[in-house]
This record gives sequence, structure tokens and C-alpha cells, in this order.
Amino acid sequence: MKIFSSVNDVKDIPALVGEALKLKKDPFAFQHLGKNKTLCLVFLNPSLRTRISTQKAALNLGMNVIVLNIDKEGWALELKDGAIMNGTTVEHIREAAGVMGEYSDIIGVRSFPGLKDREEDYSENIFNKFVEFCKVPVVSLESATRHPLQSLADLVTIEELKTVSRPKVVLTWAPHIKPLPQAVPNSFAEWMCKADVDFTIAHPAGYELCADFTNGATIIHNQDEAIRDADFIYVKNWSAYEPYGAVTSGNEGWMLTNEKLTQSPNAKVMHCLPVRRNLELSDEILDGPQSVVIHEAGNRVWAAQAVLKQMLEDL
Ligand code: SN0
Repeated sequence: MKIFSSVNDVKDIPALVGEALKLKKDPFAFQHLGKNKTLCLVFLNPSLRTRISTQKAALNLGMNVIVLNIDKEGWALELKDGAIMNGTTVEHIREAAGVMGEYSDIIGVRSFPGLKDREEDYSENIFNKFVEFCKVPVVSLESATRHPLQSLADLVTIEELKTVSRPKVVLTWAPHIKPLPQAVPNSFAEWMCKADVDFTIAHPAGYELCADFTNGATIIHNQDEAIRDADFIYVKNWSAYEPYGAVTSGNEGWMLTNEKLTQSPNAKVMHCLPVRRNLELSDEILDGPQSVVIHEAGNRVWAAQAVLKQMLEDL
């Protein structure tokens, strides 16, 4: 594997999930693969789980890891080709990515969308420029439109905790106070549509995701109906795709509560984190027996390790 930016980069999804679960049982079996190999993790935005779990995954494989918070510690990056750099930007992404490629065997990149210009965000300009100029394999640590390491960990979690062969999985929109990317729900939908699950998306009218990611999903606007008898309920806020980045008020009632969960007593509640308590999800759910959010975050290590292992094998 040379690029990991979406589910489409994976040849055999069940095999990758199986690999992650095998690595969970025996984390240090492939230390030789990463010996003298360097992973550079580049962050243009904040991170907790992605940073630490990917770093841990690389260490488990015997790699060296360098982390650069380029937004805070690097030179201000210019992204536009042909720019006359007489303003605040100091270094062009062409040189920055090219130089990092000289120091690394694999690069990981996190860059959120601006949520202003849909065409620009959905072109994945920043991620693609890293790929083009660094000339080494690149793994997405969440790009403008997708978060594939999160989605792989989510599928690993579902595979591990399911009690029926084809579980009912529901992605439900949750309230928030600011516009958030569509990357996590896009990516989760894209993976679920290819997995052996019965997949439903519930959101208020106006929060339709880009149809490219939801092909095969049942999409409804009634949350109660959607979550009935669910095996997994994945809670996530996102801003509108059309008009792009918009947030409308009046949907506070979409916060999942224990009362709503009485319709799905066997459901495990998932969230990629960070979660805003009592806005997106109630304390009672997060601290209750149906939440699997910490377990899910733990699985980020095995997802990242399965991907890095394949990349190391293909170097
Ligand atoms: C990011 C998102 O894509 O939704 C990262 C999730 C892994 N989440 C946020 O930016 C949350 C910010 C906030 O203020 O709650």
C-alpha cells in the first residue's frame, strides 16, 4: 500500500480488519519490519487519538517516529501554485513536503477542511500536494473529506463487539455549536457501505452528506425510527454539505439520551471523540454501560498498525 486516504485504497477490507485484530493479540511480532524506518507525522490541526495511536502503532512495529505540529512549529505554509510570496507565508508546500520526504520512509498528514470553499476542500488539495511532492508513501491522519484510520478502527470495533452476523449500524447526527467537517461521517458511511452491515443514516433535513459517500445506505430524518433495534449507534455532528459549512439551529433535540436508547437496549454507542458532553451526547450515556467510546479509541492503535504494516511490507 502506497497511499491510505480512503476505503478505496484497501484491496481486501476483511483481511485488513483481521490483521488489526491479530496485531491486537500480538503487538510486537513485526518489530523487524520497522527497524531503521522513520515515520513523520505532520499536523496542520489539533489531534489527540490520531497522534498518539499512530505513534504507538509505529513504535510497536519498531519504527522511529517524528511528530511536527507544522501549524504551530513550522514556517507558515503557502499552498497556492504561482503565489508571489511577499505576504505572511514563508515556505511553499512544494519544498516543505519535498524536504520531509527526504527524512522519512512514510509520512502521515492531518489537514482539516476550511469549510468555506467546497470545491477546494473536496479536491483534497493539501493531502494530494503532500503525496505529489514528498514522494514517499502517505497515510491520511484525517483530510478535508475523510478520516480513514478512524473508520477502520470503527469497523474493527464493530467486528469485535457484534453479537449477530450482520449488525444494524446507525450513524446519527448530533447537535454542536460550530461547523464541523463532514470527514468523519463521510468516511464512516463509505466504509459501512462496503462492510457486511445493515447501515442507516439519520439526520435533520438539510444535513445530507455528499451522495458519493452514502451509496447503499438507508437515509431518514426520523432519529427514533432509525435507532430502533440498532446494534451500534454512531453519534457525530457535521455541518451541511449544501449550503456548504452551514449550521442551522433548532435541532438540539437530536442529542442521544438514555430515554431514546430504551428502543435499542442492545445498542453500543460509538463516537470518534473528542465529544462535547451534554451537547452531542449526554453524561448518562457516556458514563453508562452502552458506551464503547474508550474501547473504540483503543482500537485506533491496531487500525493504524495494520495500515503501517502493509505500507512497510510494500516499501
Ligand atoms: C474533528 C472533526 O472532524 O469533527 C475531529 C474528529 C476526530 N472534531 C472537531 O474538530 C471537534 C471540535 C470541537 O470544537 O468540538
